[in-house]
Amino acid sequence: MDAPVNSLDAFWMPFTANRQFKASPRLLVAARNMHYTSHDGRQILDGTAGLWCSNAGHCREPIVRAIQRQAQTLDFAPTFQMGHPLAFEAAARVAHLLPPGLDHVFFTNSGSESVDTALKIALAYHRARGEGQRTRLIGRERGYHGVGFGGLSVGGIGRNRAQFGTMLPGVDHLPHTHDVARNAFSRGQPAHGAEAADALERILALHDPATVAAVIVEPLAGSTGVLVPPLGYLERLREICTRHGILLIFDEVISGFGRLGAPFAVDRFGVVPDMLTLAKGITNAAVPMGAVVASNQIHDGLMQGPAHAIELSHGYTYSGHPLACAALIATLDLYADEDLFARAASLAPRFEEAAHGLRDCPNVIDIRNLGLVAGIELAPRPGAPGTRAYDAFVAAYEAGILIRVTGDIIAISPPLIISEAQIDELFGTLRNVLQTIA
Ligand code: PXG
Repeated sequence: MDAPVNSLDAFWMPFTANRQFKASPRLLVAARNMHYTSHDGRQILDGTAGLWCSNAGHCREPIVRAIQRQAQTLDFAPTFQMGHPLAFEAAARVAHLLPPGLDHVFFTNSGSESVDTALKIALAYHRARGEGQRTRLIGRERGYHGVGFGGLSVGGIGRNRAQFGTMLPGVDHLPHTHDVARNAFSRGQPAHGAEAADALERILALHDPATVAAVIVEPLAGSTGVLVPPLGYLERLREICTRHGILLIFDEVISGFGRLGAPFAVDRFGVVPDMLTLAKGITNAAVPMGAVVASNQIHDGLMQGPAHAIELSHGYTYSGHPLACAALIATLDLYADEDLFARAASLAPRFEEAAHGLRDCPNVIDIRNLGLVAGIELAPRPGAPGTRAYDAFVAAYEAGILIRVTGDIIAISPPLIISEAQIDELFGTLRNVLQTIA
């Protein structure tokens, strides 16, 4: 019997309404630069850089060539007690993009693995310096840190957690910063809400600060629907963590690699954490890869004990995979050659104008933006939350643009190579779509 290659049954799709999708599938068969090609031969303008990851656009030649060359030269090499040159070069290139003092890079294969790795490094670091009682981890409501048990535990999206039991013990959450009543239609960082960081002091008082290992936040929360940090908020978190000897981790899986009009949120907001988690744009999504960047203090604190001892019992078969390293180096070269982080900054005002131009569309209750990311929040239909934005997503796809929705929030995050005309096309099409959605 022939293999049932035309069946959609076997692929259990991630974060998808499988039955609904398979009844009416949307398949992408090719991509180039700003566009996908759909299975029915249409060009779809990519308003989401895939899933916030193809920051230089799709199928870029230098990255494709680098991967092809590497696949022919060294397909795989272990990085446990062995090495290959590209992994060292790739790590040095990532560290070079970050402020001095953040000089050590641990490779993973995804954002989820990066988050779990960073949390484990935080625990191991405190233990190595004789503060093994620091075991608590603090995340934030509405945070998304991937789907491993660590990331899920510090994550704050109830719907993602509900199916999976009790998760890690000893975790607490900061309140989220979303405040439509005071900040609706803010451009850039909202004025109100820095005081939400003071909740950290209350949480610390409850648990004893000396038991807390790390605080992890997305500097700009993406997945939950684009929450831009209020002015002064991240600075306050940094100050409180420093005062109590607690590590601050920025999850820059989305905010990194130019999305905010700067290399990283670290640069955009001028706040430096002790660790960063990265993925997505690190290889322009051409090969799966993630990374944790750690401060010298953390790294050096773990380089203890006899020289023959493994300092951190952690790693993945594919940490520093040759194909991913080749893609990473070619991606960082391309970002630099085309000055894409600065390009994102220079396009940001036009993008902001276009996004806020949707303010008068039906059911729009908030629009917020920073760099090349925007969130457009719709009022939920009574008794049917999420359906209004989902209908907009399907109608947008049919109209030739790819957008992303979460709940009743539309997120726009195009590749940084988008042109001004394409910004107008993206938001112009979205305007037409929103006008047809009841
Ligand atoms: N941290 C952050 C901040 C993320 O946004 C992850 C960790 C996990 O990465 P991996 O590579 O394990 O998926 C993410 C992922 C969306 C969407 O539509 C966002 C993500 C993934 C898929 C969809 O907003 N972010």
